[in-house]
Amino acid sequence: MTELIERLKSIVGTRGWTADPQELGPHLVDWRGVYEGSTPIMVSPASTGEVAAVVRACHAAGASIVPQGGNTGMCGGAVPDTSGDQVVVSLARMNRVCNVDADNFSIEVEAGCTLESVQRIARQAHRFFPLSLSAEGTCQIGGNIATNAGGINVGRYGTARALVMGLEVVLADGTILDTQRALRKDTAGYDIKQLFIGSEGTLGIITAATLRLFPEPGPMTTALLALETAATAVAVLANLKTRLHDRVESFELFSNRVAEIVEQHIPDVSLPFGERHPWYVLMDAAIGDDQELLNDVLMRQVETQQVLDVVIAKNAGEADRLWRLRHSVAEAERKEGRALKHDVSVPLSRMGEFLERGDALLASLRPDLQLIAFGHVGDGNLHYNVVLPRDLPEDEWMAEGERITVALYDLVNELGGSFSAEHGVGQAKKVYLRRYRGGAEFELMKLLKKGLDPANTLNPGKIF
Ligand code: FAD
Ligand code: 2HG
Ligand code: ZN
Repeated sequence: MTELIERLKSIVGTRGWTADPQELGPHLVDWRGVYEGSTPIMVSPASTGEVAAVVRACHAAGASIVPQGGNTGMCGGAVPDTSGDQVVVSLARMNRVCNVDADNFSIEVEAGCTLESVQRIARQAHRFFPLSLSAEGTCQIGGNIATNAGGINVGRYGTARALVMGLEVVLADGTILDTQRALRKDTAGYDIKQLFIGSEGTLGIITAATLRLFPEPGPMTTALLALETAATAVAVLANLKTRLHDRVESFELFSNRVAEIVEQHIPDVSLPFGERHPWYVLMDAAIGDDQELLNDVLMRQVETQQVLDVVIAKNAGEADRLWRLRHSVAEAERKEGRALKHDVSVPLSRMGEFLERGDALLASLRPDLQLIAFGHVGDGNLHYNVVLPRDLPEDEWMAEGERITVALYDLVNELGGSFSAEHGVGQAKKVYLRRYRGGAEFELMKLLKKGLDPANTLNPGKIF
């Protein structure tokens, strides 16, 4: 190991590594504070050549590598294990924008660019990069692609996968794979880049990406709707999509309990309604100056009592305040304390059934559970998080957590859904991958891992 460490230091130079415990601290524990590991060294290469040299050195020494982006992942995928032998490779210094091709509606960036910076550079070229999520100031585009991130604009633009045109990836033996083609159509053989999207650093290190851009959607109208039941949200969305000619950009559901937690833990956020309601939807519509149309559709829904109340933001400041509430949910929930995270999806047509049966299931499992439900209901994806009584002893907490999670995932599976809609598998959900994606699908995943990383040095212990 000592020899490898000296070799790594010489590859990345003095500014490209740290072994200082204080500097390493935040890189060794995940955002939720659930997984903590250790490492002899974290290297931060400044170029693809340096990443390849680092990987070659580790490969030759048989040492494992943990790629790390912004370390905002929810499943412990970006932190090393406790062996003290895994080398952390941070992409943070690879944050250059290589090319913005406004005519081709594409942008080429290094993997360590934050998501927010990619959005900003696109805006400066009068283009729009639609991937958006609450951690966008910190997470990196490489991490977004490695987790196939979703966020708040998926219904209209798709997940990270739909936005990738090309990738540059360093493979397990240090080979540089270049699929950086800015093409919308390309049927030349297998689409190899797809393998690395959502592979959570287990098949290669993404060093650069070519991404799709869109025309700017124009002025946005933000509205907060109050609803009696969560299931109503699906019907309201279908109506809005039809009446607004598919110009609904985002459609986020959260319960009154979620709003209470945010109001309790985050300063200066509150609901704008005079009275409380069971559920809320925060939405953006790209309707330009046609605001009357939205008013009309929403008022009709209030008249028919599908929607209980509506607040439409009068200006950008009001819209920002409403979105601050939604974007603070994960942070507020973290402050509230430990929760069972269930990032699930079902077909939209079965969302109502899921909500009804999910609630009944939780009540039958334990009457003292607290549900924290919110998320991207328009994509069929909810964060159906559950809080157990705080005074449970640790072993009971773990056993009950497992019982509740499995019962819930069984329901999701029965409805044709997924136990991991947008956060990936990492360390947290490995057992469920085997359970719900067993058989040919799981065997093929293992075959791909074996083929691309036969020595199992790329992020071992994650996904499998
Ligand atoms: P990291 O956490 O650093 O890494 C995640 C995984 O990708 C790890 O397995 C790591 O090894 C691998 N990886 C990272 N970079 C690379 C690379 N360059 N090459 C190969 N592998 C790599 N996710 C959503 O999908 N939708 C949301 O709405 C959403 N909201 C969030 C809100 C908050 C407040 C937080 C904290 C997280 C949220 N997430 C969300 C989860 C997380 O932000 C995303 O998964 C994000 O895409 C992770 O990016 P990152 O750079 O932080 O990756
Ligand atoms: C979000 O949508 C994120 O805010 C986080 O995906 C979800 O904290 C969560 O459970
Ligand atoms: Zn989410």
